[in-house]
Parts: sequence; structure tokens; C-alpha cells
Amino acid sequence: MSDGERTFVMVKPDGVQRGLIGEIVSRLEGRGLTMAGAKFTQMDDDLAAEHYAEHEDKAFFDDLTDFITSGPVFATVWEGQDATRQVRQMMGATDPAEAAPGTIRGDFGLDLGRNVVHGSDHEDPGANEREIALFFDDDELVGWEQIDEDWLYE
Ligand code: IDP
Ligand code: MG
Repeated sequence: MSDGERTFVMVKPDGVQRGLIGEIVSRLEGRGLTMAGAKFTQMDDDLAAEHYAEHEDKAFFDDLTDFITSGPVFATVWEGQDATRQVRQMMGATDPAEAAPGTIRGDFGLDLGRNVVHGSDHEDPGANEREIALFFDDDELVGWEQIDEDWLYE
């Protein structure tokens, strides 16, 4: 059985514009993770500032919040064993130039400020729950058992 950990994954405006929603969802599904929520939306300035609060003192903060609010995003929640860390591995390094081929950023990105996807940081305890709560009410999340669960987990 999965430990039922949930994590937040968002296709950023560049990923949406480049038609990568399906590709990214497909990779997460293929890995065996279970979608627990999804929302196609455009972030406003307040949500962007809250979501990226840890970076508010950084020189790139204004560019980052301008970019993340510049177009629609696809916000999702995924459930599975060690989901936060597993997704971060699938995303690759923050800078696509350093991201390994085979990772989402390594396969679809070139530039640090256009790295296609966001995922909760597994090294920041509680980041997953905090980010999920920013984007989703409890009743917008669905707990369900995937038909292949017995074949995904020992
Ligand atoms: P992460 O997205 O891999 O968790 P963070 O360090 O949390 O990386 O940074 C958040 C986002 O801010 C990154 O995904 C990237 O788009 C952007 N970013 C991070 N560092 C820089 C920088 O030095 N210059 C410009 N943008 C940056
Ligand atoms: Mg981060």
C-alpha cells in the first residue's frame, strides 16, 4: 500500500503555452502516482507572493512572480508512496541546464526562469501540505483507490 503522501505539482505558464500539460500528466500517471486534484487557473499577485514567500528577498523574486502570474497554470495534487521526493526526482534540477536528460526539466527546458514545472520541495517539511492548501479546498481533493494499486506496491 502507498503511504498516501500528497504533493503539489504545477505546470507553469511556459509549460502550458508550450502544450506540455498532457506530457507532464502522462509521466506522473505512468509512474503510478494517483491524481487527487486538478485546477486550470491563473494565479494573482497575492497567491504568487504567498506561494513563493521563501524567495521574497531574492533578486529574482519580482521576475518570478511576474512570470508565474503571466498566464494560466495547471495546478495538481498527486498521491503515492514518497510522492514529494519521487516527483522532485522526475522534475530534475531547478536549472534545466543542470537537469539530467529523462527528467521533465532536462527534456523540456533550457533556462532557469523557464523551467516548465513546479513541485513541492521534499527538503522543506510541510511544503507539500502548505502548497496544496494554497490552491485547493479540502472538498476539491478526491481520495480514491486506483485499480492497479496491488501491482504498484508490495
Ligand atoms: P524549485 O522550483 O526547483 O523548487 P526554487 O529554488 O524553489 O527551485 O526556485 C523557485 C523558482 O524560481 C525556480 O523554479 C526558478 O524558476 C526560479 N529561480 C530560482 N533561482 C533563480 C535564479 O537564480 N534566477 C532566476 N530564477 C530563479
Ligand atoms: Mg522550490
